[in-house]
Amino acid sequence: MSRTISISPLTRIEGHLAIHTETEVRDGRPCVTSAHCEGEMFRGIETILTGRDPLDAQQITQRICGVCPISHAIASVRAQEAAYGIRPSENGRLLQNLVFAANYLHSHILHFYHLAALDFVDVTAVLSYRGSSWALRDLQTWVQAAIDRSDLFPAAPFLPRYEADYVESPEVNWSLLAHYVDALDLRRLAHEMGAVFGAKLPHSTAIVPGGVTQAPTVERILAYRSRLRTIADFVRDVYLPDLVAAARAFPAYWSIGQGCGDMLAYGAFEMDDTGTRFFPSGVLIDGQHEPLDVAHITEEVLYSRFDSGSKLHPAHGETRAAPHKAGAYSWLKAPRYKGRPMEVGPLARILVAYHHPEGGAVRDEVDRMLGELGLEPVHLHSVLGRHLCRGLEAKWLVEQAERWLDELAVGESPARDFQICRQGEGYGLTEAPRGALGHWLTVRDHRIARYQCVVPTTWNCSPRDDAGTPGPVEQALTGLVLASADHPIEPARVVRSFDPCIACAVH
Ligand code: NFE
Ligand code: MG
Repeated sequence: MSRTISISPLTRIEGHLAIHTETEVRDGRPCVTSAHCEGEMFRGIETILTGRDPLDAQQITQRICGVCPISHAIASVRAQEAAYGIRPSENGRLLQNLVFAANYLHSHILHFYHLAALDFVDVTAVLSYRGSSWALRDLQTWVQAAIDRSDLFPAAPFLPRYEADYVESPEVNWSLLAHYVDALDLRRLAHEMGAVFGAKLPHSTAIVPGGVTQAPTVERILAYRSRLRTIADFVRDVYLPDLVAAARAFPAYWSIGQGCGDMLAYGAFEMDDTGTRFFPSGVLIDGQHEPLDVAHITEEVLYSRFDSGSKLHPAHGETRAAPHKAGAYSWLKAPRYKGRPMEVGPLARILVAYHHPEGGAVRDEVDRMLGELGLEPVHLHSVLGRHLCRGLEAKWLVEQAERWLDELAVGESPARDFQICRQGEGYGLTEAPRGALGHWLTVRDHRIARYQCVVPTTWNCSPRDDAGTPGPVEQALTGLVLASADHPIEPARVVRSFDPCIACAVH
């Protein structure tokens, strides 16, 4: 007998996502035979931008999201720089990287502790805690009150929850819950660090085409570095060990949650003026590495709530909402590369770097980590693989940010002069924490004539394309076996491993 199991809305993500799975009972357990991801709202930022001053773009597109705003600022200023014919100054490049790195660290820590951890950690274990941590004692009071007065005082985000196979060890649960509370402070610190050169966070006022408006003074470098060192200690001593502890408790999740298998990365964090990036660009199709060719990017809309043209390249993209379109089930378009769905995000970035001809250092570090865990590269295509890749990126970024600080030239300009063109076109590609992000801009008479964003979660949570091929998350859910139809924790774990942001995806 088949049954639809829906999670609507899926909580502990950003934005409004519904997951619908068709299941059949096999060997006594529900098994997912097909899945649909539904983005449930329309934003219209691309439409809002039309007719405005191009310099508004990096401000307005940051409002797409409070979690990854710096990615939108970077994509936007790259698109403008291409249209205006400039490149960032040397300081400008480094300062943009530093603000961006702060936003990445904030986002990865947020995702592991505050969005995903409660899929694995047993929050009720705090009730048996008898130690002296004020954070755990506070949490204990909160959880107990939620249980005693569940009608009056639901303790979101802790309870109610799906009852499932959470971590059994009380000590591991206590430790992860204490770090859940600590991570709130770390996120504040990451935002402070980004604001040193970004002027304010989450939405930076300082990022402009050609650099930033905040000069690199000795005081600011010290302010950034002192926070970076605290975050680096947390990543090394807390975040990575917690990832490993959670992974050891759930070994099956190294084999659960494989997506479409093909990977796309635009690359991010310019290392010089030639386009070399700290995270390299590239594509993996059927396991083969290819250089990125943006001509192959299109967006399809047969199953999306738009009546604009399908299979358009974003330079010619259109956004015309059609809320009542027959057959459509999502406000996300379906981005495709060579007509294929592509997974984007930390796993895609690391696999693209791993298979890159110059990826030796990444291969060595990933192989060493997998070896310590007794795993093979194929295990990265999984729920835990995505979490591990986020942790590795955080480690590499705290190390690299130290070097970018060292390269800043005090007393030299943090940006480059530019003039808004009368007519022009450009696109900006980067990697948001959740994956490949592109902005495409057309300027006519000094105004924005067209603005199109193709966003990471639009790739990952895309609906079916015109050929009926499901998106990467839809594919990752298919075949999943559930322990209980009433407590579908397994689909939640798979979807959250992609760290979806539907606010971004529908923009
Ligand atoms: Ni709203 Fe975002 C990131 C972007 S995901 S979080 O990272 O762009 O679609
Ligand atoms: Mg778009």
